[in-house]
Amino acid sequence: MKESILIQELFSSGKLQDDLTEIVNKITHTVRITPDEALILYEKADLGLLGALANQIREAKNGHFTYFNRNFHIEPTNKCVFTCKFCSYSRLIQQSEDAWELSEKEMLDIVRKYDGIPVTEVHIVGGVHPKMSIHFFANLIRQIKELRPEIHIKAFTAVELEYMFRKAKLSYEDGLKLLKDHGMDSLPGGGAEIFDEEVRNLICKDKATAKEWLDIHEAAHGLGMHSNATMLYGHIESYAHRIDHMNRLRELQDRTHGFNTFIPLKFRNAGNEMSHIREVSVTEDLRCYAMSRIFLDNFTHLKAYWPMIGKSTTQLLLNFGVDDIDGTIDDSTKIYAMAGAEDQHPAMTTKDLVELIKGVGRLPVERDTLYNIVRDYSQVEFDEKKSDFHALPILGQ
Ligand code: V47
Ligand code: SF4
Repeated sequence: MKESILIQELFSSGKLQDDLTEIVNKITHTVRITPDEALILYEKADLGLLGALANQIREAKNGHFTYFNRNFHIEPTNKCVFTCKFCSYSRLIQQSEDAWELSEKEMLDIVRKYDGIPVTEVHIVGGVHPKMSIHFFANLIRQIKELRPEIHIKAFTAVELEYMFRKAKLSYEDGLKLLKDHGMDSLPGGGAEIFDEEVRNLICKDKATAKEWLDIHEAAHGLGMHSNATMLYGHIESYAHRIDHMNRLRELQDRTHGFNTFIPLKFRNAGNEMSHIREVSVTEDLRCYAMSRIFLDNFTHLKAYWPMIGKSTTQLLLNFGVDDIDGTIDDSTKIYAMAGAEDQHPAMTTKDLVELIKGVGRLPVERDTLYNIVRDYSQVEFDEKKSDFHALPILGQ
């Protein structure tokens, strides 16, 4: 890997602390660092060094490409049997205020709204509702595929899956196979939170354990399905807990190579039982993403989920290891933007995403869920009159 000027200067000036020199050397020579070394780096390296290392890895793996996809979300319900303390979204099953529960027809109507719109993925995730069984969801998925045979269905966190398999008395393999046979293509990364058992017990004690989360993803990979992985950071966990979390993912990825991308999720403190915890600074966000990029050497992609972390931080993160900024609900969501309700319905058009990426000198590329390139936007510009992109003129022609 080509060393950045900053790293070359650090080496030649002798300013790098002794215990960091060997670790930095390993990273720049693409030698895997151990969890202990990662912790030393995390605790001692400054933001500039972490950023330079992460950016080198990002560019070695993905060049200047920055990926996004066109997707839409279906959230079947926000009623949930679990009581995660950080969750601002769920409502107890009995509670009616602010709670929703979509019928099969309502969910299929959401899919129909996208008729003729070139979305490539539907992301289905929600609370864990005892009435919504594996058979209900299998049926739903089958009908979505009938309406949109080409769409990729990324559905259900391992937490939702563990609950529905347990209720149906199905093994992970059998449950996943049933959903796969009905058209489910991959798993999103939610529900991972922090794997450390002590922390997990304090923030989300009643849902799938770390082992269950990892076993379900391993079983999915075994059936040829890909998945994502997340980490909820910036609450009561320490750097050591983050490294431990990523180490468990790195070990699983070594065995299966089934993860598409890693998504650190910044803990937001509004409207939940952990509101007394202050959110971490943007500097800590940059350090966390950079460390993820450095440690997870067997993950090709690192995603910043912009509705959660914000657009400006997302732009900064494109220099701290991130090569993917998730999706857009695309132009169909203009209606929300026009109503001035972007906070409640976060949406960016393709044009917004392309501008966000080009704004920091990276190359926007639309991908599908499995990172096949759908369209390269690096050589196009937006034509306001036609409301569409057109190819940039090639100089000299
Ligand atoms: O598991 C819940 C997190 C996750 C809060 O796979 C919170 O492509 C911050 O996993 N502050 C669900 N985070 C979302 C998720 C996801 C999102 C986008 C893309 C993908 C993907 C996956 O949201 C939960 C939890 O970790 N979460 N509450 C909160 N207060
Ligand atoms: Fe919220 Fe998901 Fe926990 Fe339910 S399982 S409380 S929806 S984070």
